[in-house]
Amino acid sequence: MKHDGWIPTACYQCKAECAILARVEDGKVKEIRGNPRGRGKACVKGMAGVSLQYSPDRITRPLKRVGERGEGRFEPVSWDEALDIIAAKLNELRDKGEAHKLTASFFPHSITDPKWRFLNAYGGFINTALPHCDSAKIVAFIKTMGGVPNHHIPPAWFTVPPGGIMLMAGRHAFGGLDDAAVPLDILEARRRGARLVVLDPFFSEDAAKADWWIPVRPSGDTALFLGMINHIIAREMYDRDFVENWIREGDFDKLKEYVRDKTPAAMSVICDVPAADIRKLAEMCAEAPSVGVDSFKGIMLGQALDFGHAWTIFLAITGNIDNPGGQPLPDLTPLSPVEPVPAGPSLAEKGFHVTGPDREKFRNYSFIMEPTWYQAQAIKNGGLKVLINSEANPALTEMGQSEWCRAVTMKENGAYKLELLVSYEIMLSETSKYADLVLPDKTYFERWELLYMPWWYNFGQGVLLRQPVVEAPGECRHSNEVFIELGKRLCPEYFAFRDDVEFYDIQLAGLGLSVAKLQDMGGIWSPGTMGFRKYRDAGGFGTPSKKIHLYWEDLEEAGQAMPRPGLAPEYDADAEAYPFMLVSYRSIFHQGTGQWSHNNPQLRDPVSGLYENPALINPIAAEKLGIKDGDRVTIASRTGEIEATAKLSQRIRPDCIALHHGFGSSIGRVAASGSGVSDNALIPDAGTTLDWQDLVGGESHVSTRVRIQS
Ligand SMILES: Nc1nc2c(c(=O)[nH]1)N[C@H]1C(S)=C(S)[C@@H](COP(=O)(O)OP(=O)(O)OC[C@H]3O[C@@H](n4cnc5c(=O)[nH]c(N)nc54)[C@H](O)[C@@H]3O)O[C@H]1N2
Ligand SMILES: Nc1nc2c(c(=O)[nH]1)N[C@H]1C(S)=C(S)[C@@H](COP(=O)(O)OP(=O)(O)OC[C@H]3O[C@@H](n4cnc5c(=O)[nH]c(N)nc54)[C@H](O)[C@@H]3O)O[C@H]1N2
Ligand code: SF4
Ligand SMILES: [Mo]
Repeated sequence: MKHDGWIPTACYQCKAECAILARVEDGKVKEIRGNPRGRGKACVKGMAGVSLQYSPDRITRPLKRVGERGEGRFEPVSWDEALDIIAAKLNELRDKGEAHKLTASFFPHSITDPKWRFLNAYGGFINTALPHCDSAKIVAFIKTMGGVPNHHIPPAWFTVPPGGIMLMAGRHAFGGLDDAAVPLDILEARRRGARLVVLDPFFSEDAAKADWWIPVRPSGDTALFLGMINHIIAREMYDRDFVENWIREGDFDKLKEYVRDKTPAAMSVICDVPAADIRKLAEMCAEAPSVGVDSFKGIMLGQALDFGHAWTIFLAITGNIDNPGGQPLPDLTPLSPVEPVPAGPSLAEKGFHVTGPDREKFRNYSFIMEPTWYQAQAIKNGGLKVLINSEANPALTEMGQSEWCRAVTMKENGAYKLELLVSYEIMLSETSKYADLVLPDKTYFERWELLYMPWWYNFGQGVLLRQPVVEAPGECRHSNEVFIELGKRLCPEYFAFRDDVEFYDIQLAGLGLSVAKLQDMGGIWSPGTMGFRKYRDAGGFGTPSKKIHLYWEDLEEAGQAMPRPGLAPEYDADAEAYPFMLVSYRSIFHQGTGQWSHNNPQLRDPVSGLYENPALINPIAAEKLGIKDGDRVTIASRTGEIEATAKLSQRIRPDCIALHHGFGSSIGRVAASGSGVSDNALIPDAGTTLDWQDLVGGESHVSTRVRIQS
């Protein structure tokens, strides 16, 4: 343990994991700041981490369920008993040849995480929030550029040249942070003469700072991009040098032919953006020295991969790949493998999405991991028997959260179909209410972690050390320590190292480093440069042809060799009965649905934080329905209903209703006193609407039809 003073470590009040400094006095965290050796910023959540650390809602002992799942009644148990229960169940599963029916759901901070090793060695699967955010982007980038998965890599805004364009296509960078420095980097780029363009049905903080806000129809982004691609090609404004040298032969001609009828006028009808604006934006982008595109919510149910595809084509023909201000490609850091390296089970053969009766449905899918949204179905199908959940809250974050809660309580012959549900938490959550065992985790101020994420915003920053700055209370143990212990019990040949620190030391040896050395260096190792146009020196891209693949022949049969311009499939369903589209957006005050920020009194303060989740309704729509500001309204979808306070606002298109994503938690002192509704209560369970499901499992965050009942 370090002594008092400013100690470098990594924030985890949200998934950006910024480099921070924690001021420790008398063994207590007192203050947080951004670490100038990283990007140097900490956001409001990061600074409020002190309140999380000393929350009276922390759990400090392992708990075992008494009563039924969902009742939330527990009694304390010893760690020995808890680990014996888990190990016995996992042994039983493996003896039956069903190790693949274990899934651990967690946020994949880093490829150095020992949880992955345990799952590969034992034979279970990892399941993460990835399909929610940007699996479509990852798959699109792999298919087009052969690149390593670059999750959460927005363009490096700190490299945008004067005149460059920063295009947010369903990205709320000022609220949904990828690094606390992102908003400032964007504003500084603007000060240098770059321009910010925001495509969003909602007038976000980004839109408020933008040079141009384009209130696109929800899920119209693919059509808008195809319209721009058509115009850039028709006007011969594409990057001729990049197209001739770096795009696979024949692909550009196929693209030209395909987009011939995708004119701005034709695409305008779909995306509800005037054709003149599509042309203007296309010309601006073609003439600019750089264009960086960022998106999460351009990616959604039924056509996520189409958008990802149109996005990569747009970047390629405008020459914006791995250039300053354009789309960076990550550079891998040479860490050492920990020998022996376990192989892991085959997702295509044993994954829970293909072990049940829905196997045929997934034939054309390109999953990179199990989709969380399919958990409920997998439990019903018998493909998922043990679920270990940490740093995720599927009882609230899942599309159709009620379906998840139903599935985990479903019984057969008197026993739960999901045989064991474990929840690692720092506070009791909506998900842990259903767990058989709740295990008290250490917070990010109390544990070791080696963060290596080539997909980071600041990916020039190679590895970042999270180190304990204070003691953990009670019997808290970090989930990684527990996974290592389970590994030693169940698959010892892969867990011959002493503990987490030695595990990280082995990996750091590849860089000539160790945890201790990294500590001495201030916790950060960085190559010091990001490097641009690396494909030139590398002899091309990672695709089989070494060139960019605009045409995806493997998806010919699925009708997606080229991006389809349509709206999300649900757009046309029940349009009369449910005239509004639900749009959800994040807030800088909260991360996801979690107990961590929704129980933080600083972040939940009605004046300086965010207390409520009102439904934003455009005054034009409200007048037609006779709704006044402050009225209580019921919002209903085909699958759920919520009650919220109406807030009349021009910030949202008249055909949409906007809600914050993440509310709805009622467990914990602050959350229970606040009011909040969860957008996911309205969104249908993606696992049961497979026909609308995208090839990569991009989800319906933004394509649910709703109506308002006053
Ligand atoms: N403070 C905070 N930061 C976070 C998170 C958090 O919960 N809180 N979560 C982290 C995670 S896991 C992620 S994935 C990212 C998410 O980051 P974002 O996806 O950027 O965040 P959101 O605010 O959910 O949605 C972005 C915007 O998309 C708009 N939108 C909705 N539908 C459409 C559409 O069809 N087209 C277009 N063009 N726009 C649309 C919404 O109005 C919203 O303004 O943020 C990360 N950072
Ligand atoms: N409608 C709608 N649904 C969405 C989205 C949306 O935009 N709209 N966004 C989707 C996206 S992009 C994502 S990534 C998912 C995210 O969904 P999840 O991955 O489920 O993440 P969170 O909701 O942030 O929940 C994180 C949980 O981890 C707990 N936690 C915090 N710190 C620690 C810790 O140190 N240890 C342990 N063990 N637990 C900790 C928190 O208390 C919380 O319960 O949600 C998805 N769901
Ligand atoms: S964006 Fe804020 S909450 Fe998230 S890791 Fe960075 S400082 Fe922490
Ligand atoms: Mo996400």
